[in-house]
Amino acid sequence: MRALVAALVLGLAVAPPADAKLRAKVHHKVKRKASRRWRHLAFVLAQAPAPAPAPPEAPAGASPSPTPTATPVATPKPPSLPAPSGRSVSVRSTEFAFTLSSQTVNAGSVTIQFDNSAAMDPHDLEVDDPGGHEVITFGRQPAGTVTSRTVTLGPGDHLLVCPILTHSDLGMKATLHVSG
Ligand SMILES: [Cu+2]
Repeated sequence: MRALVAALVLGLAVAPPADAKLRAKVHHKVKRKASRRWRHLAFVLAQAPAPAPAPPEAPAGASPSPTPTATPVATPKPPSLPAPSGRSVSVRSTEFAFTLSSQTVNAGSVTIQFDNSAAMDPHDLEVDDPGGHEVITFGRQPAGTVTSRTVTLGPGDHLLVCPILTHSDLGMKATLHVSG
């Protein structure tokens, strides 16, 4: 390869110049044209607006940021209750709300679990039948306790309230449907 290049260079050097004058003229023209083109390009570049700043990127070497996902919200777990059977319901108390494990139970013998485990204060649970008569009152239960009672419920909507102070007005009330 090197030998071939050397031979070519040698051949060119040795070859007689074919109209050296014309070649020089052409060469000069091309040079001028090229230099004008460069000047034009420089002008265009100078006129061009500055490129917009690049958006901020993670520093080199940083791993690509993962797709943002919804942050799971930790929800306190209520204590276990027998599988919903229509024969039991859990009433969970917080300040200030009652949350039922089921909105409906069957008429008859029903186990009511009063779950005060997530509460900060003592609470009570009173169950009133559709006529407004008290079926049961658990009594003031300290925070952190879980109490179960089995009662007999007739059909109709039963009102559950915390009778302590204004707790029911603050939200500690719920309706339990009893289907007959
Ligand atoms: Cu209360």
